[in-house]
Amino acid sequence: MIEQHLNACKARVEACLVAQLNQLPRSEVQLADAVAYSLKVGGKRLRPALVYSAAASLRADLTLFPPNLTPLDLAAAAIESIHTYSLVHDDLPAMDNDDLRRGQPTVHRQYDEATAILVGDALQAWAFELLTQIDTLPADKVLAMVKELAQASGPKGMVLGQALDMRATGVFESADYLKQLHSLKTGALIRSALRLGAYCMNAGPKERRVLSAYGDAIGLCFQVVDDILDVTTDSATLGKTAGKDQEADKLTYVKLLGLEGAKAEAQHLCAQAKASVGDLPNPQVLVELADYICNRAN
Ligand code: GRG
Repeated sequence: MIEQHLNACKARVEACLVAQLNQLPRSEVQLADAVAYSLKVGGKRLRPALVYSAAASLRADLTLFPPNLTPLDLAAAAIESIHTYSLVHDDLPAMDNDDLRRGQPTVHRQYDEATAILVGDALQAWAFELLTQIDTLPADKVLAMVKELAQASGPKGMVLGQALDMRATGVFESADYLKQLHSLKTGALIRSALRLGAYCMNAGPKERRVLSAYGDAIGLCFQVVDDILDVTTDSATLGKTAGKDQEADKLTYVKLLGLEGAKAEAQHLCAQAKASVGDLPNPQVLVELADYICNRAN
């Protein structure tokens, strides 16, 4: 059931991404090719699924596959574009220095470092252009969505989280520091995906608050599971280099709580997320998605 839903979300956002990528200018330089490579090599498309699932929890009918791109499609593509930019930049030699992403060579390995920097820059700006293409919602709603994504991804959100993460190497910081770091680095975008879905559905502040609370819990749960998978799963299954956190002496939930403690924390956060959405009109999809995130293998 949830697999079917995730596949449908994936198909929808990928159709939108391909249509939009086809509009990028081709030239003698490889920028458009490299941007397409970064987006097409794969990925679970979890953040797009959260956009669609938030809408489904507010009674959007996702079984209809509209001929034109909807606000949900453009919001889903925008958040995937920001997420992919963060991965491309995170893999650079100055950051995590990784060779493998989504089971394929990282962008700077496939092309070169300067191209990978430009791909990240391009994806970041492009995400906001995608949002501005929404023409079936009032302009103030689109503006709120632009602000939402900018705050979640920029110096108040994901980028601040990344900066905190780079400081958390080689030192044993506190649980509070780790929570703050991951709420920003990973959680802010996950929460934002749900809120973008809510904006597309014209949801009110109460529904946005419920979806934000779910996003906070599930975002942290996602990261705890990421830390667990880093020590329990091989690189082929993960599609990225396993064991890197340990090797870099990174502060992780496994280091802080031990493997069993981290597993218990993931279950606790999953239960918290599921409990938070009970009052939404159709919470089942978010309940199943929480279980999927908590029990994922890659
Ligand atoms: C470089 C500005 C900047 C930010 C980077 C999110 C992030 C901040 C770095 C990613 C590094 C990382 C491994 C974070 C752990 C959690 C995470 C975001 C994993 C990747 O997300 P998935 O598993 O990836 O959803 P796919 O490939 O499936 O889309």
